[in-house]
Amino acid sequence: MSHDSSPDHDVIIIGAGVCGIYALHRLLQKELNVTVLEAGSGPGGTWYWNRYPGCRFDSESWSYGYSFSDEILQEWDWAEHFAPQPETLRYLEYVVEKLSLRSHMQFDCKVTRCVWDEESRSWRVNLEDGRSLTTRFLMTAIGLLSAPTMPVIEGVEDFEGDAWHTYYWPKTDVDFEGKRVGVIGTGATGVQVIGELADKVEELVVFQRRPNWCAPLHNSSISPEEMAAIKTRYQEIFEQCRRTPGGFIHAPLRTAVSDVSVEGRHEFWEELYNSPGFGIWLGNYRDVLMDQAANDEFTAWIADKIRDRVDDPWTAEKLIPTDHGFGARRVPMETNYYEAYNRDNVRLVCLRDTPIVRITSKGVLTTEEEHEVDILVYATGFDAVTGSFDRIEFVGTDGQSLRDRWANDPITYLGIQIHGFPNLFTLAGPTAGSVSTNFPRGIEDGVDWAADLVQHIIDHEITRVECTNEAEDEWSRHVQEAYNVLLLSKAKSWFNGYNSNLEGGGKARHLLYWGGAPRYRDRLEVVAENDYEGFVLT
Ligand code: NA7
Repeated sequence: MSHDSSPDHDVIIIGAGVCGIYALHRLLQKELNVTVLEAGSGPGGTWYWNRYPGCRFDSESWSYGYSFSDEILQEWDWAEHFAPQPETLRYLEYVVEKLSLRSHMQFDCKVTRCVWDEESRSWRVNLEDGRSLTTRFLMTAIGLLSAPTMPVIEGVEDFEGDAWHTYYWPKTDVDFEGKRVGVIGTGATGVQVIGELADKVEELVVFQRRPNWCAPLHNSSISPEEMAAIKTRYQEIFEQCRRTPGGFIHAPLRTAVSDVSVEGRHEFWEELYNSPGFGIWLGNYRDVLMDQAANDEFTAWIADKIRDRVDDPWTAEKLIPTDHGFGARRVPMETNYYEAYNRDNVRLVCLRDTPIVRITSKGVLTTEEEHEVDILVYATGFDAVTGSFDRIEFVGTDGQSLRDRWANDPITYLGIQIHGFPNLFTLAGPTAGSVSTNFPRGIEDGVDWAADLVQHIIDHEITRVECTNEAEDEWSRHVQEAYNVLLLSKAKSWFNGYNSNLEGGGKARHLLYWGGAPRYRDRLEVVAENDYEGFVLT
C-alpha cells in the first residue's frame, strides 16, 4: 500500500497494552505497514504502569488471556487464579516476543497531537520528542484508566516523604518495614493496596471519603494438574465468556430475588460470597442490579457481612456505604480488606466527618488532627475513558478538536468512530463494547472487526471512512437506554464520568456501553453485513 507519495504508515496504533498488542498482531497478519507508539518503556499498558502492592486481576486469569492462539494458550501457565501484576506483565511480554511484535513498537514516545489532513487523507502524528509521522489510519489503544488524577488538595507538593499515585508506582522495590503509610482513596485500587500492606507496615492510616461495597476475591494458586485441566477446557471457557454480558465466566441468573424463598436466596448469597471472583456482582439474581427493592435486600444482607468481619462497630458502620446500593459502583474485590481494620496498626479516618484540610510536609492534616506518615499513597483514581484522549490533541475535519467535541458527552458510533474524525478508529473508546467487559474478550471482538474494516477499505480502494451524524445519534440513544435500566446510572462513580478532581467532574456522562457483549457483537456483525451501514466510505 505504501509508495513514495503515501503516508509513512498504513496504520499507527497509539498504545502497546492489551489492546494495542492484539491490534498490531492482527494488522501485521494483513501485511500492513504498522507501528505502535507507546509512552512507556515497554509493552503492557495498564499492567506496565500499575505496579502498586496488591495489584492483580479481578478476572479469572485463564479467562483473561488472549483466546486467538491455541499455541499461546497451551504454552502459557498461569500461577494464580487471579494473577498479580508482575505475572500479567510477564504474560504480555511473552506474547509480544512469541509473535515477534517488539520490532514494530516504539517505546518512550508520547503522542501530543494528531491532525487530519483532508487533502492527503491521512493523519499527521506529532510526538513529544519533536518527530512527526504520517499514517493512513490511526487507531487508539490508549486504555480506559490510563489518565490518573491526583486529588485537588492544597499542599500536595509540600509532602517531604515518598508519595506516588498508584498508577505511577516505582519500578524498584519499596521498603515498607517500620514505615508509617497513608492511603487516600478506597476504590478497587485502594482496597487492594490496603489489604496487601496492612501486615507489612508499622502503621497504616486509611483516608476514606466514600466507602465501596467490597467482596472477597478468594484467590489461590493453580497447581500444575489444575493448569493442565484448564488447558483442555479453553474452548468451553471462552464460549462461556461469549455468552455472558460482561465477557466473564459469570452470568446473571434468570431467576429474580422474589422467585426464591428467603432461606433459598440467603443460601445462594452465602455460596456466592464464598466463591472466587465477580460471581457475587455479575452472577447474582437478575434483578439485583436493576430493581431497587431487590438491590436493597441484597445490600442489607452484605452489610451484615461487613459487621461480622470488622470487630469495632464504629469502624464497621463507617465501612458500609450509604450513598449507593451493592453493585451500583465498581465492586472492589478484596483479600483480607475488612480484617485489616481489626489490626492495631491500621486506622480508618473518615473524611466525611473530618475532611482533609491540606497535605503538610509531614503528612495529612484533617479538621481533627495531623496524621504524620513516611509514605503517602494516592489511590485517587482516573479521568476515566476520555481522559487519555483529552491528553492528546486530536484535530479532525475543519480544525475541530476532539476535546471540544466530547466536552459534554463522548458521542461516538459504536464506540469506534467519531463524525468529523475520518480514518480514526477508537479501539476501546468511550461506549465501545470492550470497555465494560472482561477487557481482552471485548477487545478481541472490536479489534477483529476494525481490522476487517481496514481490509475491506484496502480491497475496495477506499481512502476515507467516516461515520455519519445520524449513526452517532442513534448509537447515543441506545447507549443511554442501556444505562437507564441499571441502578448504576444513579450512582456517582467513574462509570458515569464522576471524578471530583476534575473541573465539572460531578456531571453525569455516558462513558460505557451496558448493553452487553453479545448484543454489541451482533450489532458489529450486522453493520458489517450491511456494507458498513452508518459509515460513509469514499
Ligand atoms: P476509583 O474507583 O475512582 O477510586 C478513587 C478513590 O479515591 C475513591 O475512593 C475516591 O473517593 C477517592 N478520592 C478521589 N479523590 C479524592 C480526594 N480529593 N479526597 C479524598 N478521596 C479521594 O479509582 P481506583 O483506582 O480505585 O479504581 C479504578 C478502576 O481501576 C477500578 O474500577 C478497576 O476497574 C480498576 P470517592 O469515592 O470519590 O468519594
